[in-house]
Amino acid sequence: MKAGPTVASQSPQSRRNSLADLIQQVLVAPNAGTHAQAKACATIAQAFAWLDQSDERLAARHSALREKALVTALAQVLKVVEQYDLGAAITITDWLTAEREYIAKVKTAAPEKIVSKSTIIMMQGDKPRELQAGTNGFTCLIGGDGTPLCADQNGMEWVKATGARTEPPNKIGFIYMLAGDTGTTNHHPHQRDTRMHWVQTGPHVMIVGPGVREMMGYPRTLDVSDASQPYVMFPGTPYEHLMLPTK
Ligand SMILES: [Cu+2]
Repeated sequence: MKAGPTVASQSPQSRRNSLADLIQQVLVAPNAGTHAQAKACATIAQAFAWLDQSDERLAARHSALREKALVTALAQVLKVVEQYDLGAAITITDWLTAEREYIAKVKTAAPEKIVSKSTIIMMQGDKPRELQAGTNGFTCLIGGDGTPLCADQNGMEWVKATGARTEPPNKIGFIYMLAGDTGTTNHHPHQRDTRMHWVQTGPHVMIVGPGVREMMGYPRTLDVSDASQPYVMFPGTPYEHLMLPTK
């Protein structure tokens, strides 16, 4: 395992936060609940407490000494993580980096004022893990195809139905995709592999739900002639929705 250059380059405060995060992550790791994991959690918590303690004890001393103590504590934690093979293939550095990068990418999906108050979720296996608790009713995530999005409550139900290949509920939802998407087959969301009727759209917002069918005056062709203007995606399927480019 690499000894985390990302972690080492962080400030002591953010490293401490990282460790707190790590304990959280170990608790929800795919093999959570095993004896080894419980033991590792205890050891990590111990190292964490020790880190806090030495931090305080050494606070008045030379900063290099303090730095050394922090690095030693971190090394202990890394050793424990490695020893118990926590999260299987995922290393602590990968965890921390992946999460930071995930949030940075999610932030490109919607205006800052929306994302900052949104729930942010990240899929871990098939379970969503909440990285940020929200208050504005929006949920932000990166979809399976790598597209970051922020959806309101109905929009989220639509996203879930599309993922689960079930009928979307009869509700109108709204979704931001201001970073654009990675492209899709316009005849059906679940036949991406065919690469037929391919369309890639830049920054846009979407209105979703069966009711969108009643919105008239938008192109409904399988082959989209201009994806920089409004069009209907997946026309004629339960997943049809209105694409509204914003740039
Ligand atoms: Cu979209």
